[in-house]
Amino acid sequence: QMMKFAWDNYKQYALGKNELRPLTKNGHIGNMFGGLRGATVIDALDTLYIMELEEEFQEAKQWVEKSFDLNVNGEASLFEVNIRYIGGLLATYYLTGEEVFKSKALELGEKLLPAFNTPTGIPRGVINLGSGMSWSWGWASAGSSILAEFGTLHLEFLHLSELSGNPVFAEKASEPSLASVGNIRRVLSRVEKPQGLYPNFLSPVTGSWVQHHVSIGGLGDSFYEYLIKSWLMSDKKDSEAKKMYDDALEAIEKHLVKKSAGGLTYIAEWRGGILDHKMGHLACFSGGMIALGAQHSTGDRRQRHMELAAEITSTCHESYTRSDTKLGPEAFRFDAGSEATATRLSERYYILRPEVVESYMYLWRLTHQPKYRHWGWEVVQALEKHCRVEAGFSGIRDVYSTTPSHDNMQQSFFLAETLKYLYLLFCEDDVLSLEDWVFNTEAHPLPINHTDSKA
Ligand code: DMJ
Repeated sequence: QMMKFAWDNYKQYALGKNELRPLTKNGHIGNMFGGLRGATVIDALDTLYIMELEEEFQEAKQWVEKSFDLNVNGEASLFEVNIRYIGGLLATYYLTGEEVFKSKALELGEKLLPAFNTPTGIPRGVINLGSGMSWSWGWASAGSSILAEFGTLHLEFLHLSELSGNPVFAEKASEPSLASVGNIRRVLSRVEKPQGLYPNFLSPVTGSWVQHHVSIGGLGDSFYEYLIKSWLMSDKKDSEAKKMYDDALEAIEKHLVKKSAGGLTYIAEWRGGILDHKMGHLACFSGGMIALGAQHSTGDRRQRHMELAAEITSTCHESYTRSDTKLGPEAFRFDAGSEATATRLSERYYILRPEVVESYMYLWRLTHQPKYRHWGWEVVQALEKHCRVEAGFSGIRDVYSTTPSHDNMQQSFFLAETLKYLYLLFCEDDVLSLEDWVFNTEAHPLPINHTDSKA
């Protein structure tokens, strides 16, 4: 019902725009997708499909067939186009077998390749989908590329090569190519890592780190996620990815995992050796990731990682229960007497993000402890109470205030991720089984390569 409500309102007021503005009942285009439209359509497709919202799925499919235009000009985020559009199209193709989704994914994939034309092959963050010109984000230190952006292409690009028969996206050992995720992996595995950690900013010109800021939340997050999921998606053959994940997690455990005075486990950020005792909402995906990875460890390590995953997820739950709305802030801190609460006005908002329910879904599937479903239900109730408005769902500006101040934005990832993970939390485990699918970082399911030994 929540999905139907979110979709129906988007369709009524914003179809063809990127996102719905549910208070003003109009559409939002934004500047992340380079002239592409319909981000919510593409992000919603697979969720509508798995929820068996047949009619709504057909509406979305028709829009893709008739109105989804790839001949656009404008500044696009390579990362966002990849995770939302390519991920959404690939997942829908794999679920339905309908060619239109595959051909659009491949066509769009080709348009992203010029971003890799740099001295190291590390792509720049922004690309004009018409001209192919690319550049770095103005806010990124000294023209650098962002770890979570160029490190979050691997899953989709492997499928693009698989489906097109063109090795350029993935690269095969016999055909080394700079424009490939294989090359990104090579650069990253060779570069020296301070204390074994991966900083968030890398120069695409020199291949060296530009600034020593490390975070498992924003700017770093999905790079780690794609290492363990690359290994899983390859049917456990991509041992390089597994080793990089294991080594990175070991460094994170050693240098960033902390316990607060009140006994809450959290993952701090690191700035050139100095810890910032803050966790972003984005970092809350890590409970699910660590639990998923732990399934494939043995003995003490498995137990330690399952405990760590459960503790982090519990801390993220605390960030929700300690607010008046029972929704969590954008960032919470463990300093100056605060424990899992936002201390800055600018960090009190909640924009319908999925990471906390994402971890509940993984922890439920991997432990079947009922508390994860209870916690998920608390989120459903809070969303209904504080985020549902007349024409859709909206983010809120302050999770500590029950007087609503809505931000007038129904993010496309709310339909792609938050509602999908909540649904999966209450389904049988064989709906998109973790044995057969990995979720890209926008919750679009990609099949595990059970039979193919090429990956
Ligand atoms: C999503 O687009 C993806 O989950 C991404 O990895 C991080 N940010 C948003 C959701 O919060």
